[in-house]
Amino acid sequence: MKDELKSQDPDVANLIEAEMARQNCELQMIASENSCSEAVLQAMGSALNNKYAEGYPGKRYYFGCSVIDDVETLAINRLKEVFGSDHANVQPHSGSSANMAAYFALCNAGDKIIGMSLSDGGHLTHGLAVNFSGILYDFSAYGVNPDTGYIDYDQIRDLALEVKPKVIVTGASAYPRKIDFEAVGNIAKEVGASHMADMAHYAGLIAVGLYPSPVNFADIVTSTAHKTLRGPRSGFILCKEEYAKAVDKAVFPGLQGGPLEHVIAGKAVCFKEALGDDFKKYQTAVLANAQVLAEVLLERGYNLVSGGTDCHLVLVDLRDKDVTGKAAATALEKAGIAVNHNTVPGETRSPFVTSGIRIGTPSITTRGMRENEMRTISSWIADVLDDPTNATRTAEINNKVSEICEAFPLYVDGKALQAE
Ligand code: DSN
Repeated sequence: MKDELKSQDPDVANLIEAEMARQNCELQMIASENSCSEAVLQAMGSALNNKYAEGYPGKRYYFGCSVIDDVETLAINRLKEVFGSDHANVQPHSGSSANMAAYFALCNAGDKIIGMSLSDGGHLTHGLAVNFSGILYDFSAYGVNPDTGYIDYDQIRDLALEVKPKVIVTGASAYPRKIDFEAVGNIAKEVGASHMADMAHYAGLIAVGLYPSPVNFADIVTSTAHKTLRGPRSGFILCKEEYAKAVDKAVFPGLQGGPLEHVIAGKAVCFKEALGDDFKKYQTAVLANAQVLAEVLLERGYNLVSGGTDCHLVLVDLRDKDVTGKAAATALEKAGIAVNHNTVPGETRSPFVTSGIRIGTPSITTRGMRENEMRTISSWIADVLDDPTNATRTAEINNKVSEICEAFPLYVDGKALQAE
């Protein structure tokens, strides 16, 4: 297959190889990224791509779906087992479309919703004015306590009592602490709202019980499969039985046409991996690495939002340093360490510049790096941040990054590797 691509379209083949080389030779520390297994990649690159299957298993609008039905049913059953959910929909193409379907299932355009503000760690689909969520719905935002960096549950309750929303959204893309889904579920009950939890960032940790699960405390749970869960780039939805019909209808025919069954097969593989014994060891190592990263950065005088982490990511607040988030991320990229610049609570700079960086451990943990390596890498990160315009030092660190990447390969002979 690979040879076929090389001979048919060397331009594309070369670009794929170049990206594999980039991922191999750099430290991928963007908190929302991971490196899925060869098995997941193979499932996605299969002939299942060729099949139209609008509808759901046993109820399709196209014929020839007997095998596809088995693929999708397998993914659904495994997913329900991973998270202990009543109902699962594996068709959303992404986290964003999963969230859109959840809103469709729970309320109508123009209804009031509350969610976490993007600058405090939320997500653009949780009500940003320029996103469909902020355009279609009447969102109000809650945030974190500016002194502690922790979510302020009293503020959520006060806002909910004032706004009387149809839906309360939990979940975040840059919140390093545990989210109390039960507390928000209780607030939702108190004000007669539904509770939608977007667990995308934390899904892998939740799958093995290392982070609180929203499943029993939210009416609908949305997620992606490719972050800590380490599967194919895509989304899915879990819900209580009473929302099953509304969720399925919202995904198809509400939002999407034919499901991507090759990606659904990749999800099935990912869910099997998540049910395996090694997955808990992997997630435990992700957390241990994040703890080391936080410790070293604190020792080196960097401020972390909330003072640390309970998950796979840290959010570095650079406001007391002479560097913006963008300049810091640019310097780290030159050193071979990919992170993203990120807003911090109380942000005053534009989202293109920002005052923070977000750093995550899922991908480097996948390639087998553990606490010793993490300690070393964390000190390189601090070295770069201490003097981001020092090109000589950045180049020296880049050389060391190349060496460690060579010792812990992601891809060998074009094949994805994966440590437990
Ligand atoms: N863009 C993702 C992230 O980086 O967190 C969320 O969808």
